[in-house]
Amino acid sequence: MSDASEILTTGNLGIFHLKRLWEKSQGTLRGEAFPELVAHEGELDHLVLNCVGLDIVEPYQFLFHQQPTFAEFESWIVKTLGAVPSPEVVAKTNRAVTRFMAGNFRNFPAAEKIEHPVLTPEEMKFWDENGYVVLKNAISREDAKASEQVVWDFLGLAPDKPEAWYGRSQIFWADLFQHPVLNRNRSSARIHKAFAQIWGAEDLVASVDRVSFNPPIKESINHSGPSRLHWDTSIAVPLSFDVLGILYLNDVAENQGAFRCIPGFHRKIDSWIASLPENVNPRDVNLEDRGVVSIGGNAGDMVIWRQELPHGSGRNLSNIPRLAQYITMYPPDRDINPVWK
Ligand SMILES: O=C(O)CCC(=O)C(=O)O
Repeated sequence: MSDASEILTTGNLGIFHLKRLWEKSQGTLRGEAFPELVAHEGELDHLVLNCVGLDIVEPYQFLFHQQPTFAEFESWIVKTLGAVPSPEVVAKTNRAVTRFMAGNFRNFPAAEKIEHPVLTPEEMKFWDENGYVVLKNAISREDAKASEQVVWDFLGLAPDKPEAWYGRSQIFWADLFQHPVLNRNRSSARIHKAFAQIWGAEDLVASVDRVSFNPPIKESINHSGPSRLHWDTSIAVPLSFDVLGILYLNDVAENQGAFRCIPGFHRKIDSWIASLPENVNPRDVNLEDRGVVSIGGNAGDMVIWRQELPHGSGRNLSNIPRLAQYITMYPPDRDINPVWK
């Protein structure tokens, strides 16, 4: 079988596309080529894993390093999640896959009426103008503190032992994806509502992403991760509507490596790109003088931003690390830019 119906082949968990995903990984190790069965199949891989509650890093590490059988892969999923995916999760995932296969991608933001909004009309106006918004108390301070502790524990570090902050093999990011406290943040109703308002749609999938630890700069070594202003998305014009989010797990002052972006850039990115000489790659242009802002916040606040905004982490000039979790939510039928640039 090598047509799109392969995507519908299931194993014990009854989840579409998982078998195909496993097959692709093991075939790739044998040097086989796998042409896409549906357009943007890489996005479908991502979507299925997120729907189930997984990131993409850990499953691929397992698939490529352990070379499991499909049954072993499914068992690993159950073990990693701590439970068999519920019938609701299976149904939601399979619905999303079916829709993706049909190629019915929509333009967003849509115009569904969102009941019980959490962003005020003023905040939505700010969002429209600036392309970012701070969702205050996205999670409670207690939940943020508990999440912060989870990250400290995972890293084996402590707030009162700064000398140990710099011995990590991984700078800035921390590959911590699965934890009940972090999962609870991903299923926060308040966060879901904010994303629903922004997308104009209720049916969203939560990303499963990592966390970060941005320590104060020491001896001019930059541990501040992706601090150069950049885009995570294709900047082929016209850009698709998409959003990202960062949840602060501790109080973050503006000089404490806070998230930075250029407000309003979503309204001019097309004309800005068009104004560049043909031989200039927009990603190579230094945008530091374009009105960058550093966005501080309290533990539990979340910054949500449009992907068109050049953004990056700040260099931490304070003496307290910044700890954060990345969460975004997206409709399974969001439009995908067909060209990567
Ligand atoms: O952590 C931050 O403040 C920014 C992260 C970032 O630039 C990214 O995820 O692309």
